[in-house]
Amino acid sequence: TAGLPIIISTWDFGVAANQEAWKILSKGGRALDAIEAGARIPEADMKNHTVGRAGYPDRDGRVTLDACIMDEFGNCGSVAAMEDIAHPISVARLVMEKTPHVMLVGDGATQFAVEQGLKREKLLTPESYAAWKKWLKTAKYSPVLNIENQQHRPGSKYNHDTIGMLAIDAKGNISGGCTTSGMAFKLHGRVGDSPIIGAGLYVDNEVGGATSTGVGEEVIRNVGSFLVVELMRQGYSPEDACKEAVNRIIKKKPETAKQIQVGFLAINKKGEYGAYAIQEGFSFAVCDDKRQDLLIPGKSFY
Ligand code: SD4
Repeated sequence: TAGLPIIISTWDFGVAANQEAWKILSKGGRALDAIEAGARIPEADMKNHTVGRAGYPDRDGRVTLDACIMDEFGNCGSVAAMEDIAHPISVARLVMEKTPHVMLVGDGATQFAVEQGLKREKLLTPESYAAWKKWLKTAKYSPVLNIENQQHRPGSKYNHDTIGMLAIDAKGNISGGCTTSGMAFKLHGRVGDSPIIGAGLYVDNEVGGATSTGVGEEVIRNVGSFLVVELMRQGYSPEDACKEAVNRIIKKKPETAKQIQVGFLAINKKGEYGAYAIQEGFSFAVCDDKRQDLLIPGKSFY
């Protein structure tokens, strides 16, 4: 348990994102603003190949980004498979605030972002291009997504991916955001859980919020983040709710679950938080008035 305001984020790189968000939260700012500002940090990080600008491309060499955002009123916005715009979290917010819609995809999302004044630019970096060329030499598209699992081995330099963020501001209002380049070398057009409200992210200001990371297909199948929030509504602690959601994935597809990583992170209205993952190696970052750089290893089934 922590005091309010508070922000929590997936993976080690959540620490830097939280610190940026904290600049807003600590001054009494709105959770939604903190989420957007925080998520833009890994999106801009050139060393981060799983979120934003330097994200690994799909198997056709195209960088396609997914993100969503949700506020305390149940407003939400999302972009999926969007190319050529470096900050999908901001486009998701613009979809939420400037359109009657929730979700824009592909060219339509890019077109909308440009109309809103965002810069159209090529996102594929030399490092990402080189990684894609290397992958092409042996490219076998496997729906088991072993690449992803390797990214989660403890100590691996790829031990981080999608950033999911949940914040409660000083007024007690909850918002969340999620942004990713998705599975490295995915099929062109593939969309994961991250931009899908209820799967990669869900916020209910009466109850709490949840977000997910890992193999999105299994999260979508179980409407994971909505499930976590509904379990908290029924009285589960954040950690127990995340554990039950992971358990559903394992129960439904036990053989698949052995091969993949999925992690959930949740916070309830009181500011209590928790996380659970299928595999070892998951971590999350917490920031409140006591600690701005706390990193906690996630618990796992295996
Ligand atoms: C997805 N959940 O696209 C995202 C990416 C991720 O580990 O978190 N990968 O499925």
